[in-house]
Amino acid sequence: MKTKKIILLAVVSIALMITAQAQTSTRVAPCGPVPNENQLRWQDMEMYAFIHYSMNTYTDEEWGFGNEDLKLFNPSDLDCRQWARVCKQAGMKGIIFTAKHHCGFCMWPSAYTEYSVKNTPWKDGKGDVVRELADACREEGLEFAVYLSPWDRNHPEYGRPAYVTYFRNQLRELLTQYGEIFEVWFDGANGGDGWYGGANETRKIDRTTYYEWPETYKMIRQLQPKCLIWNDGSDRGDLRWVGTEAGNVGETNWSLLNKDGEVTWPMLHYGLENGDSWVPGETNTSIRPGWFYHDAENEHVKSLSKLMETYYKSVGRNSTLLLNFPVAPNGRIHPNDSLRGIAFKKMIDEVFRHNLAETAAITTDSVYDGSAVTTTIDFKRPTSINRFLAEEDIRYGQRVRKFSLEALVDGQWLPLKDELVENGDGLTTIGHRRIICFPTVEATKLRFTVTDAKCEPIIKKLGVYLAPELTADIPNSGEKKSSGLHIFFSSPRQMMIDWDQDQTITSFRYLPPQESNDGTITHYTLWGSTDWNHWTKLASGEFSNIVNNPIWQTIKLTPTKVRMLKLDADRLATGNRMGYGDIEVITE
Ligand code: FUL
Repeated sequence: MKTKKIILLAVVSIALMITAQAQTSTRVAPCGPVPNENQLRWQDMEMYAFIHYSMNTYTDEEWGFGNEDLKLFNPSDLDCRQWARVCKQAGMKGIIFTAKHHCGFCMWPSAYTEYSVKNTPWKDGKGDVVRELADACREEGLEFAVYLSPWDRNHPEYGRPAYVTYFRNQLRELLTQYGEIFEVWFDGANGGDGWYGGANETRKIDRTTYYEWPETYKMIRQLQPKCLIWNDGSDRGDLRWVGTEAGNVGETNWSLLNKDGEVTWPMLHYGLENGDSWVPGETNTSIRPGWFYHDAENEHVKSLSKLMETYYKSVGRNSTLLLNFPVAPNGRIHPNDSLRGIAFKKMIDEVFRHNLAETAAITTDSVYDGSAVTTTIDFKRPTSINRFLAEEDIRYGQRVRKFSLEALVDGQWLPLKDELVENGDGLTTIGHRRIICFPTVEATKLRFTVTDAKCEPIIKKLGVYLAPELTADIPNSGEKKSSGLHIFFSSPRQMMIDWDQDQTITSFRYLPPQESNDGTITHYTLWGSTDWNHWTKLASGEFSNIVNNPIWQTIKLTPTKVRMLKLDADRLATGNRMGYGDIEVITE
């Protein structure tokens, strides 16, 4: 019978650690694909920031069309040092900046386009936001990276070969003029309608071939050998998207994918157990609902408990967390976001300050004949605990498939489950770090058993903690919500809203269905009436990025007196019947 053993590298017992390290250096062979040096360094960063700042900041949009007026860009108080300081204090190890978003506006004075900071009133066209931020990051000891949108709604040649050359020229500027770049981010939104130099049309591309990624990758490797490539397109980069912008990866999360072939949603979200390449997941989400700054979202900055949940569901699930801080029109991160970000870091430090395993006695079946191997952590007296942490030494591959946790409470072994998963106990993969949250128990011992692994498990660290109750959560409030809404559907694609009296409305807000994209409205027309007969068109347009980021969408209106509203779903993401998670109408 094959024997399995657990190798416990660096728990608490020095003797154990030395033995295990000696063992690993002489005997441990990798198990399946393993990370390269760049991926290992990146994984240890754990948290880094996104900064979304562009023309959209001045038009109050999420996606610009590509024809926004250059005069709009004139921040009064742009301060990249403030961004870097905030991010650092929020525990971020680096910043990825939107050097160019889908609107095509360049935040650096690119030699290849006129649509950049060089033709704006800001600093009389002499400014360079990429430079200021790269310098600020270095001063704060943060790493720096760039987001360069492949989709460019401004460029006349988008969709044709000439644009690909333009894109590479821009990338070369960014990779050669701003020092070391730790990651390049190539967003997956590709093609659609846009200004395109005045053509004002829809352009479709074949994302599997159009950008000729292999050539571009070669250039990146040559210019910046330490840079990681993020791409959710068909050409596998070094890192993968986790299939959602909500801030969570699957509780089972393999850092593997196949080098070739189609990548499906479950592969993004859970990885691929037997994939042939190491492609770990990066969890990206924003600290507020949108990626760009909107005044209307100042009271919707994520709560501390939501951010902690995001941490557990990303860093605590073998992923990294890429947390977005938008910059406000004045050129600074809004205090609501910075305060929350800093509180977030303080809370992480607080939760993980005392590793209760350090003062406990730890024993492991070092050689185990069978399919499981158990480590017992003996606290010697009843001890309140609610968090468990385990780390594999991923240099040797990701090995653990399944484990169990039991607490000895009043002389009885109680099974523990991850309270952040809905189905099953959630105790599956570990990888770089796995954190399990469970309700507080008074345990004398904790038993951690690996019940299924690809090869003998190599556990680098174990931790047991008592997270404090979150009592200081400040609720988001402030918006005046309408009451007494009567909502009904006059057809599968039309929703009616009726009040009993006239209202002066200033915004209409739509939350898409939260369970799936079925029925999500992507394009809408909103009508208002005071008499059921005469309808005035109040607004029409697109809910940008609603499929990937199913958050509240706000349609701002010039204050209008209405008694009833009609919302047409001009296009749905999928399905034939419009749906909604919630509706809000803001009145004067
Ligand atoms: C998405 C983009 O379309 C959003 O605007 C944002 O930049 C986000 C990070 O990626 O796919």
